[in-house]
Amino acid sequence: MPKIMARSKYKLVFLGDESVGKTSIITRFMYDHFDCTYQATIGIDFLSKTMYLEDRVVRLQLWDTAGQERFRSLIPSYIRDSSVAVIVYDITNRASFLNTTKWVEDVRTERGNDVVIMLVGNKSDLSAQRQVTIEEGELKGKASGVMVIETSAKKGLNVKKLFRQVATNLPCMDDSKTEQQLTDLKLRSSTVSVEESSKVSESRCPC
Ligand SMILES: Nc1nc2c(ncn2[C@@H]2O[C@H](COP(=O)(O)OP(=O)(O)OP(=O)(O)O)[C@@H](O)[C@H]2O)c(=O)[nH]1
Ligand SMILES: [Mg+2]
Repeated sequence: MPKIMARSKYKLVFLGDESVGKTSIITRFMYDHFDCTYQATIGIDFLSKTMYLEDRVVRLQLWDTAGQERFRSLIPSYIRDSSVAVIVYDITNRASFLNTTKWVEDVRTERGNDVVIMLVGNKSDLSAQRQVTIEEGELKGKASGVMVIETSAKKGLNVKKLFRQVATNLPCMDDSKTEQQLTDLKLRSSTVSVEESSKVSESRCPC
């Protein structure tokens, strides 16, 4: 089990080869939107999100790294600072899956066991072009001691579940804070349900 220090905000770093869908997963989660055109991340992008779980509130800081080689030197300092590493591969690109071994090693080198690692096989909507089976992903997860999930940023499949699983694996600050957060949560609960029910889970992208 990872030993994570309880914090008021948790940093999540998104890692993986270029074009695997890191930015698309974050965009789906933040805005429920998907863009078919590829715009490579330059350097590092930063976003904040507050998640309202059933029993507590979790504040997340998302660091979206660039997969392109020329930005690699920037990444270790973001790994060093993060409680969570989301390592993404593309299920239609075997090399991106094989390279996750190196990403996991990089995270372990910087953080040891003090980190939650989630291995994400993205683009599950492209099953006809699949180069990595679900079983291979699960085996790698077991061998590396990390959680595994397949997602489709395009269709919105498992994206919320990915963040929920990560958030529920993070420790609460302390019990008194949790009580306060529960009160806040009750006050906000009607707004949350309206927002959630108005969201469209399927992509409307024509591509
Ligand atoms: N079919 C399909 N395409 C996807 C999916 N997720 C991302 N893409 C496409 O894959 C391409 C790359 O997506 P990005 O999210 O920019 O990839 P990235 O990992 O952020 O790439 P870098 O910023 O270069 O590291 C884009 O054309 C996306 O539209 C998915 O779930 N399904
Ligand atoms: Mg990107």
